[in-house]
Amino acid sequence: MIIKTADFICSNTQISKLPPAEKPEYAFIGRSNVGKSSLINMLTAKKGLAKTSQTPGKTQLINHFLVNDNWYLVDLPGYGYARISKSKKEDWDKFIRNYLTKRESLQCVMVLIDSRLEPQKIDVEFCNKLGEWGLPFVLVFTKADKQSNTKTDQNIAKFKKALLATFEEVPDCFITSSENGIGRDEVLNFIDGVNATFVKPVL
Ligand SMILES: Nc1nc2c(ncn2[C@@H]2O[C@H](COP(=O)(O)OP(=O)(O)OP(=O)(O)O)[C@@H](O)[C@H]2O)c(=O)[nH]1
Ligand SMILES: [Mg+2]
Repeated sequence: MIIKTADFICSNTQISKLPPAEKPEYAFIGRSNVGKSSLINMLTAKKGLAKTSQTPGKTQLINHFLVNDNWYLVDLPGYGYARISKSKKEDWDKFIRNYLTKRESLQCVMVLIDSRLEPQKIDVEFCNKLGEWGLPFVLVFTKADKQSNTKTDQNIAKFKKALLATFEEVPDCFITSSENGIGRDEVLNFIDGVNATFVKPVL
């Protein structure tokens, strides 16, 4: 897929204020600091489109970016960020859950996992929750530039194994690096393929 345009549309916490659900959309979620916003910038080849930071907890809203006037990338706050108040965390969990379970045009949840780490309980539990909600998802392993391919492959194999405790089959997996562009074509091809099957929801 060739990216011709990528534009910020809006930030929200209320799903009633989101753009009309008439284009396919893909939500990027994962632990705080895993690289969601960086990946969105890498995929669109637009540095600074989504705000990134070395400090976890940067993205705090549901952010819609329109690509090629045809589909949305959605940047979400990270889960598992310890340094926010309990009530704020509950707020985030609530609007993220609301968004994920109610958004009719959501085609796939892109679950970002830090490829440097052994399976983390919070990530496995989040995948299980998506399974319970019946939402399609894929795994996107991030920061692959930070260690050897062998290490990345080992961590992915362990993560798949952890998911097989609850799932019958593992979802599609992508290896990415926002630093050197690894995985960009694969993720965009995947999105292109799903876009082709999109049927506008009856609202
Ligand atoms: N080396 C390397 N660093 C990365 C990569 N992706 C993200 N980073 C760095 O990781 C940090 C966090 O990146 P963000 O994209 O802001 O992470 P996020 O998941 O959006 O974080 P929150 O919005 O806080 O939840 C930044 O310092 C990025 O430069 C990558 O593929 N390789
Ligand atoms: Mg972010």
